[in-house]
Amino acid sequence: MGLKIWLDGTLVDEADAKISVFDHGLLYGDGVFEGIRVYHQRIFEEEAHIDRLYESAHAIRLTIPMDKAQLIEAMRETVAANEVGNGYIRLVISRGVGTLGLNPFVCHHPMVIIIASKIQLYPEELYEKGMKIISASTVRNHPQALPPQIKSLNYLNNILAKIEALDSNVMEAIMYNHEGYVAEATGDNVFVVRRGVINTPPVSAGSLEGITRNVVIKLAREEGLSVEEKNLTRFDLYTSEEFFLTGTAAEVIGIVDIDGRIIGDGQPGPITKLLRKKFFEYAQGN
Ligand code: PXG
Repeated sequence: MGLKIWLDGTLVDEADAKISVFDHGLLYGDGVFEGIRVYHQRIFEEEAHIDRLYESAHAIRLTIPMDKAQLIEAMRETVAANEVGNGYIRLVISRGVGTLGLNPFVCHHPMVIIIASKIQLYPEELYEKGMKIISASTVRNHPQALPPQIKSLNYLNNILAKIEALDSNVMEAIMYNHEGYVAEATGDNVFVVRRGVINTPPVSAGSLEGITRNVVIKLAREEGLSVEEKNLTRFDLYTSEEFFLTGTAAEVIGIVDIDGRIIGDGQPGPITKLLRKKFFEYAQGN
C-alpha cells in the first residue's frame, strides 16, 4: 500500500497524487517548500518551519491558500494517516496551473502538497568517523539575484554543487558566495570551531536560515560556549579545530577532511560530539 498524500485540500492515494504539466512549479521551479523532521510523532520546530515557509512564499508573491493553523492541521493529519513516528515531512507550495509563460499571476490556484514519509539518512558510520567534503566551484546564488533565504523549488544552484561533490566521491560540498566567503553546504549550514569559539557565517553571506542551525546556536550558548556569526574564508575552514554541518536531514555531522586538508585530529571533535548529543536530546524531548 502506498502513502497517503495531501494534495490540494484532501488526502489521496499516492497513485492518484498527480499534478498538471502546466503547473508553474514544474515549468519554472516557481514555488517554495519545507523539509521537516518528525520525532516520536511530533513535528520538530513546527512553528519555525511554518514561519519560514510563509516568509519564502511572501517573498515570491505567492499566497498560500490556507492559514498557518490550517496548514499545521493538514500536516498533522498527513503524519497521522501515514503513521509516521520518526520521519520526514515535505511541504510543497507550487504556483499552480498557468499558461506557457512566466507570468505567475495567471496561476489562480496554488497547489499545497504534503508528503509524510521516511527520511534518507547518512550511514551511522559517517557520524562516528566524520565526513569528507570538498569546496564547490559553483558559486552560491547572489543574494540580489535569488536570495538564498527563500527556500524555493529552484535548487539547481545547489544541485550543480552536489554534482561536484558526487563526482569527487564525497556526499557534500561547501558553496562560497560571490565574494569568496563561505555561504553553506548544498543542504546544510556550516559551523567551525576556531580558537575555542564556534563560528558560523551570517545569513547575509548567502545561506538559508537553517532551523537546525538556530537550534544548535541556542544549545551551544546554553552550554556556555561562545558562538559568533562571522564571514569565513576557505582558509578558516582548512585551519579550523573542528568543523560540522547542521540540517534537517544530517542533524549535526562532523567534517574531518575538506579538499584533502585534515581537520583537527581527523575525527569529529569534542564540541561537535557534545552538540550532536545535545541536539539529539533536544529533538527526542521536543
Ligand atoms: N541550506 C540549504 C540550502 C538547505 O536546503 C539547510 C541549509 C538547512 O536548513 P534546516 O532548516 O533544514 O536546518 C537546508 C535544508 C533534502 C533536504 O531532501 C534538504 C534540506 C532539508 C531537508 C531535506 O535534501 N535542506
